[in-house]
Amino acid sequence: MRISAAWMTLAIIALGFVSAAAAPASVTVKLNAQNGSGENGSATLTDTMGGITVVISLSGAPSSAQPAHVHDGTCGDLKGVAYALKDVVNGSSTTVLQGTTVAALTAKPYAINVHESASNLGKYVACGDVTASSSM
Ligand SMILES: [Cu+2]
Repeated sequence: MRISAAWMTLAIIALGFVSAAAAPASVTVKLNAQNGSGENGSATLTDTMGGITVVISLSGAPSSAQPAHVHDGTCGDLKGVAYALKDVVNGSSTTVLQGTTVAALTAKPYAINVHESASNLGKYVACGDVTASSSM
């Protein structure tokens, strides 16, 4: 009985490791419309092999390309571009970023923002702060 209980404990520990490895870390960032754009939605960051996948989904976005980035800082105090993301087209963008993790991007202030167009980068249409508390 004592031995089987020990094996059960080992099995439970092993299962714990497997499920921890299989469940990727993910955060969903709420993107709020800015400057009257009406473009609201989300960006979901998920750990993937060697990096993360960033999926942006905005409602009310135009069919024209809208540049998107991960910036250092916050929406209230936006700094330089940390990572360029694929342009948002029809409200959708999916980018694989190599060499970073969800944990790294939630460890210090980053924000995801979307610009009106390449020719009008100065107008922001949506932004969201990347924080660990946005985990879902
Ligand atoms: Cu930007």
